[in-house]
Amino acid sequence: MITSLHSLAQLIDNNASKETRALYMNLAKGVEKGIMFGHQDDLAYGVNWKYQKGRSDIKDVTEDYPAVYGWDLGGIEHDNQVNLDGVPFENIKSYVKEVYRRGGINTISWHLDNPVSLGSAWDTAKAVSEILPAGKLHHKYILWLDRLALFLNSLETDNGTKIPILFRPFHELNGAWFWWGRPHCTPQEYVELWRFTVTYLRDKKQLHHLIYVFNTNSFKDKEEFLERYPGDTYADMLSFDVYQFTAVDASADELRQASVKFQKQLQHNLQILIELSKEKSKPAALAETGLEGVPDPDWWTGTLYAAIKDFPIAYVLVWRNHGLNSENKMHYYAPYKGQKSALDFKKFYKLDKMLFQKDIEKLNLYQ
Ligand code: BMA
Repeated sequence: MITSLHSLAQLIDNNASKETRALYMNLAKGVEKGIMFGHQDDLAYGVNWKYQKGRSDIKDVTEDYPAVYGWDLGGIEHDNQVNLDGVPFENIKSYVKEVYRRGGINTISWHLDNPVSLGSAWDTAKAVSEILPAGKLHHKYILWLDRLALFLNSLETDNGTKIPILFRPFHELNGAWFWWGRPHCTPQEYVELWRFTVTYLRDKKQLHHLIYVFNTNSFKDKEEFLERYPGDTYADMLSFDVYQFTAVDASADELRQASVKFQKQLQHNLQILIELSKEKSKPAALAETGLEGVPDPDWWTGTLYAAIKDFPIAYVLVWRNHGLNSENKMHYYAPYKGQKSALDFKKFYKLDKMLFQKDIEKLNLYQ
C-alpha cells in the first residue's frame, strides 16, 4: 500500500504559522509534482555582476527564476552588517521578501564562526561541548542565537506575516571541515546542540515560521546518515549535500568517468534518503550539489537529471555563482549566459519534472 507522504507529514512545531504549515504540506505533496530547482544567493550576484535589481544568472539563461533560493547567515552572530561572503543582511531581507511575494521558497544555512577560537566555521578547534548548557561558553551561544532569532523574526511581509524559511543549521554534519563536524564532537553532543537550538528558537524565541532541515554530506550507509539524527520530533526534512569534483580542464573521457562515479554516489544516497523519507513521513531534498565551473556541457540533463529524476525529492539546489575568487579561480555552479553548459541548462529547464518560478507560482505554496 502506498500512503502518500503528505497525509502523515507533521511539523515539529505545533504552533507553526498557517503559511508555514501550508508550505510544509505542499512540500510533502509537491514531491509528486516534480523537483524544484534552487540556487544559492541567486538574486544577490552572479558571474561578473553584483546587486543588480531583478537580475539572476538563471533568469539570464532561461528567462525564468529558480523556485528555491538559498541564503547564508554566517556573521549574524556578531551583529555584522554583511554575511561571510559580503552580502548585506539588509539585502538578504529584501530578497527573502521578494521571493515570498513571487511564491518561491527561501532556505537558510548558517556558517557561524567558531565560538571558541573566533575563527571561521572551518576552524575546527573543539567548540560544541563548550556551548552546550553545561559548557563555559553557553552564554555566548545564547547571545548568538538571540541575534540569529532577531534576524529570522524580521523576515516578514509589510503587513507582518512571517515568511516561512527552510532552516538548515549545522549542515554537512558528518564531514570533518566544520567545527560541528563528526570528528569534533560526539553524536550525543551534536544531538544536544541541535535539540537545544530548535527548542530555544521555537519555544523561547517563539519563532513559528521555521521548517527544520537535517543535513549530512554524502554518506556510506543508513547508519552513518542517522548517527547524529536528533529524532523525528526535532527535524522536519531530511537532506544531504554532494558535489562532483572534476577539474575544469578535464578531458571528455575524464568528465564521463567522473560523471558515472558521481551518479553512483548520488543515487546510492538518494535511495537511502527516500527510504527514510517515506519511513518517517518527512520530505527530502538534495540541499546542495554542483560541479564547480560546470565544464561538462551536458551536465544538467546528462548527469544531474539522469541521476535524480526517479527520486521524489522536493528540491535540488546548486551553490553560489561567485565568479573569480581570491585564489584566481572561477567559483560558480550555475550557468550564466554564454557559459558552456547554458544550452543544456535550457533543456533541463524545459523538462516537465524540473520546476522553476513559473511552474510553482501556480501552486500557491503558502495556501
Ligand atoms: C563555500 C564557498 C565559500 C563560501 C561558503 C559559504 O562553499 O562558496 O566561498 O564562503 O560556501 O557561502
